[in-house]
Amino acid sequence: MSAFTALQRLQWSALDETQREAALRRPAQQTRADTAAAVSAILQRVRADGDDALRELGARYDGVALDDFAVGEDEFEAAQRELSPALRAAIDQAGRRIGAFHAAGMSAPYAWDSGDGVRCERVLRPIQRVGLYVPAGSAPLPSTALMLCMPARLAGCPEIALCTPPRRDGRADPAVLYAAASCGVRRVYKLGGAQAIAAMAFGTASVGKCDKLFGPGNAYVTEAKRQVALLEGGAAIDLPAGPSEVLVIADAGARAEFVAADLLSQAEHGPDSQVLLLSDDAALLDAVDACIAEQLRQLPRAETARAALAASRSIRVESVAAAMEVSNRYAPEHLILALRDARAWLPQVQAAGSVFLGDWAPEALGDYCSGTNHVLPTSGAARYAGGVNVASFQVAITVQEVQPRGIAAIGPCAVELATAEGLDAHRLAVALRLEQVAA
Ligand code: HSO
Ligand code: ZN
Repeated sequence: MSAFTALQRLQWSALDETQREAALRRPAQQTRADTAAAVSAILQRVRADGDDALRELGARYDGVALDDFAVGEDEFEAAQRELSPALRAAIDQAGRRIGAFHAAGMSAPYAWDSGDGVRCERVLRPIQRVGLYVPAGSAPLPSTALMLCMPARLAGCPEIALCTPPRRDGRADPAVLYAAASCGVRRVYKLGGAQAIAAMAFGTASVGKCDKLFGPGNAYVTEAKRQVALLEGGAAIDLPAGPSEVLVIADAGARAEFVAADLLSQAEHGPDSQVLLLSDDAALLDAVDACIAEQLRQLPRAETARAALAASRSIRVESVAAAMEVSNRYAPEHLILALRDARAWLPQVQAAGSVFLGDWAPEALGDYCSGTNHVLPTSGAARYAGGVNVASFQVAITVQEVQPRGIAAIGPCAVELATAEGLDAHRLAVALRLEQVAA
């Protein structure tokens, strides 16, 4: 691939509506029809043949045929021994902060007397059986294990299964295992791709059926999640996950080398990652281009980053306010506000998965260890959904308790509405009780 010179530069005010839409378009996804057909075949195989299908698909796609997918105690212990003390400490430390932040944001049950003798409540229960997917495609991601295991544990889910692809030697990534175990998750299966999703959605002899599936993955994993979620009685899923993305709004005072590094840390995730840079200062855009070229020379994943940068853009805007409008329209997974008064702009943010304020909050901190979750809405889903959190692992159940004086007070309201809807059994269920109370 040719050397990087500059991001494609656009001037927002010069674009018409069609051009603006094109400027904010996500890179085209893999041909959906083939992916969907291949995934549907895999789901059917696993559903019909269970573990046998998993073995065969594992041999084909992960290059390793395993008799037993479950990670045993000895493998957990080996993982613990193999990791450097420094990495273990970093995983522990990140886990503590992620746990503390997520615990602080848990919703509490509540009760409210909506009338005299009418108590309404909402209680929370953990989803009983959850399935977590931790990818290892381009790199094993122990941080993702923390981001999924920690809130699942805080929610109190009694059965937590985690699937992660095996390495060629048949073992799971030790850092992923250590991260899972540090959260108390020990039911780990060495399964990857669409077959892992199928195993958790349908259950096999060795993998228990799950109620809800979580976690990022490649196009096959994402498509498998989408398909199982559509099946009657199928598992629910967390988010429609797509390729990772970041939008940076930088002003003239931003540090070009920081901005470049932030853009590259997103770009190195995959060739289909997208990065957008918005600024009202042309000199800053030039400086960032130069820094990207410079930093790319030292990056081991430069090829991947270059591919992502080819589909990325820098956009010159008239003002920070205009940049905020563009950002809300794009609804980025990550939004970095490299602005002098970043905090003051936060109220303008309407749609973003996670926001990073100022020069000292790189996305990489949120990816690993500040405490926020990195499983976030992509592909514009931030318009209507937030990232994974403890509530994603819970169901809220409402409760009502009514005294005779309660139904006496609010029953006539129900009778009136039931009559209007022509639902006479409904009317009767209330009217009968009203008669008894009055007697
Ligand atoms: N930026 C990725 C998460 C990640 N980064 C994991 C490093 N490791 C998607 O939000
Ligand atoms: Zn990242």
